[in-house]
Amino acid sequence: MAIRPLVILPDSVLRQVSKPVEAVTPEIKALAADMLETMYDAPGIGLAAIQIGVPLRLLTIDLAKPEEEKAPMTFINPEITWSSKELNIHEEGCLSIPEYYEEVERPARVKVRYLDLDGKVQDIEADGLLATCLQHEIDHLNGVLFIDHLSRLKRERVTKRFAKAARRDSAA
Ligand code: K2U
Ligand code: ZN
Repeated sequence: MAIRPLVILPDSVLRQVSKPVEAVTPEIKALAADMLETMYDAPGIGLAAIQIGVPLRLLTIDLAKPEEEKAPMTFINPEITWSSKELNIHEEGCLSIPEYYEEVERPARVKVRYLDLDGKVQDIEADGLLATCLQHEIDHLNGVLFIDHLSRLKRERVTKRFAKAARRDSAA
């Protein structure tokens, strides 16, 4: 296992649409293990493969609190098959947009079909933080960031901030 470098805004890699996983191979299982190790190290509660530069439809989530036993989840080729009309507002952050948090409105409940690490088709219904996190991570697989759900003013302000920081880092 390895902690992998995170892709940070404004890197255009984050805007790629990730491709489906063809088969759950040992390499895919090793990638999921690296994603979990990277996510725990950040720390974060979710991670999409594109955030470590791998354009595959694979994501990991663990909602366990630091003092609780780890509860890792891996979703391969996840698809939202149903969303509730009822909406929910939750503060979101993103490991690819560090130190920036904003409230985002999303469907309160979703049903997701995915492959587990054994290649078995699974269906879950999620609410609360799991619903928010699944939608946030599946957005990543489609090149969408949580700032895309904010006002144009807020999105342009944070994009300018990170573009300026990237220019400063490359000049250093
Ligand atoms: O995609 C990511 O960068 C993972 C996010 C997951 C997340 C999605 C929605 C709402 C909150 C978090 C990171 O874990 S950001 C770090 C974090 C952790 C807990 C709560 C808020 C932010
Ligand atoms: Zn994110």
